[in-house]
Amino acid sequence: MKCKKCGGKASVNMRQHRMALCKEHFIEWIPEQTERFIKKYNMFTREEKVLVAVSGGKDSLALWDILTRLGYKADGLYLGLGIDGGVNYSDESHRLTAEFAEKNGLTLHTVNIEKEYGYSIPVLSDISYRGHGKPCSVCGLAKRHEMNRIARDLGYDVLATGHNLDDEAAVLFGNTLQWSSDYLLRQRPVLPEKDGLARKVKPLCRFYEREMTAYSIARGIEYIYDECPFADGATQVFYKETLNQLENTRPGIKLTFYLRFLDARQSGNLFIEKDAVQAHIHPCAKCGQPTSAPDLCSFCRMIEKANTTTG
Ligand code: Q46
Ligand code: ZN
Ligand code: ZN
Repeated sequence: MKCKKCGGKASVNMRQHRMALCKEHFIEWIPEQTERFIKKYNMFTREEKVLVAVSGGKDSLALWDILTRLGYKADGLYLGLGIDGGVNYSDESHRLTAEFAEKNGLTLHTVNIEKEYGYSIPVLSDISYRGHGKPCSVCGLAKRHEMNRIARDLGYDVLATGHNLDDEAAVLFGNTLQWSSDYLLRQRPVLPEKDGLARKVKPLCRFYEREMTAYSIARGIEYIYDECPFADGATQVFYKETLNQLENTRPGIKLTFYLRFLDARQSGNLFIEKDAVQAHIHPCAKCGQPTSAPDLCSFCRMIEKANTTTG
């Protein structure tokens, strides 16, 4: 297979674009495309301050690398979740993230949930009513809360996450199967700032996961190969596998599924009426973040409950 740009030996074949590229052209093509998506979806400008949520995985480190190469002002935020799982997942992912930042002369903010609130994610999950033995729901809530808090406190305009097409297509697939209109309406590459919450963007949402792996390897980015030990068996993994089976027989189906959804959403053809009654949003009495709950936001309520349980 030959590189479409130079005719040399191709190293990445993108069947969905009927295009193969050599390593050099591939690592140029990825930032060019990212720039195109940033502009197309009005994600942010070069004047704005971007906070990239970095986990030590390939996608978030690749995103940080790409934005830096493109000349954006992008700092990193690493959230220490206190997840061990036998591989010291959190320690290792923090080490790789910090190394990446140092090597590239970038600013990294690190927030350790246990130091900040007294509980690691697995402990919080055990003592709270959420999660049913799986910490992902507690973890997601804590991550969203902390990302918003740090972005607000440190004055960032926008929060960027490394979600790729496989992530987005799997979420879309799940929400479609359940016909979760609320979630479908909220799924987009850019969530505008609202009620004091920072704008959220996903600049990698049109890249396949395998492309992000290829990019990270080609750029020599050292990332954590192990998944979080709790990711195993998650429904999202099952949806990803199902979509991969479809993709094998119909190359490009994943991308088409996601892009057609965005088109339909854009042109108002989703057949979902927005709920006329918007929930009443007000600031949480403790942390000040917007919430529709009566007094405290879900995160602060969870911490209070943990404090009373552990006495
Ligand atoms: S980090 Fe947290 Fe994920 Fe691990 S506990 Fe679940 S949500 S799987 S992206
Ligand atoms: Zn080439
Ligand atoms: Zn709160």
